[in-house]
Amino acid sequence: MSLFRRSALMAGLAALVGGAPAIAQTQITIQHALPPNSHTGAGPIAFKETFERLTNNRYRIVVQRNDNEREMIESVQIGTIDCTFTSTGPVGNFVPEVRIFDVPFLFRDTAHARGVLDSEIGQQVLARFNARGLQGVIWTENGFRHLTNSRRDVNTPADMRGLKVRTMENQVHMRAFSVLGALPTPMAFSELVPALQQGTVDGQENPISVIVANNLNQVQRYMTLTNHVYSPAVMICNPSVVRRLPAADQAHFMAAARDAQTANRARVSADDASGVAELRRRGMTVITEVNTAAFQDALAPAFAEWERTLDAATLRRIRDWRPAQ
Ligand code: EAX
Repeated sequence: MSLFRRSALMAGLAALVGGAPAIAQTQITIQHALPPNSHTGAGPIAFKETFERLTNNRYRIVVQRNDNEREMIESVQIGTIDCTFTSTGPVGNFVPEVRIFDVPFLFRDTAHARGVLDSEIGQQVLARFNARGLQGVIWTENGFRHLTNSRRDVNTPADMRGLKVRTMENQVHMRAFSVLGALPTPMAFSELVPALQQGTVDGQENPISVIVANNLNQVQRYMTLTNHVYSPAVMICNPSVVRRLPAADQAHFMAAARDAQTANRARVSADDASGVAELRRRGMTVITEVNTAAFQDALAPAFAEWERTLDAATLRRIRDWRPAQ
């Protein structure tokens, strides 16, 4: 609140000195990973634009970058920052129910993933955040993830044997990579580029938008469009942030969150459409024809485990989901 007091004080001084109106602005700080000009930056930037406009600048949204998503969630929980837009990478360690959306090959395509997240199924999982001292505001996305590495073309699961692959700090993903025969090495995104440069890991997996925005082509030569898992993202706030807003501003808050979702998804779609050509232009070898069934078959033991350890009924509801006619 010291920042709040300072801006109110400065506005007061400005009023005394220059006659400007003393507007007491409340500051809301939002952190996200990746550069501002990325699908991840697009969400908070759209949120700021809409919320400040709808509230006539009674609030000031401060957007900051932090490539350690676990740290951002912890900061939101403690209240040292107000909100974060994060991939679900580390979120399951805080809200275990979220892990269900991290299962490989669960979503057929983007429309399926967005549809489920916007449905009652997605709302029910957002409602679980509160028990963990967090507020799940809205689902955004990171996109379908693909494998890159510095060693060889990966055409089949057998080609992954022994590859050291950085994963997010995500139990479901780590299990998938070890069942596929790779050596999963979890770490924060902020550690990824040095780990690739130093050869601590051979490969990593991320959506096209992340690979393009972070120039991972500079440290990775080979890419395979594995589409092995959809990577959701989510806007999370400290519960007090929304609770202390007057009802009208809460409605503006949600309208801004929906604009953030729209901006983020539009950017992912655009990056997916242009990204392969761009990464080839930057010198990557990109394998686009992938025998998806071979990867799914290789994951059979992990699928059997998740049927037991995750909520099997919800997994079935997700798989059975169809768009409304
Ligand atoms: O949220 O950690 C990751 O690989 C994430 O996909 C990335 O930071 C974007």
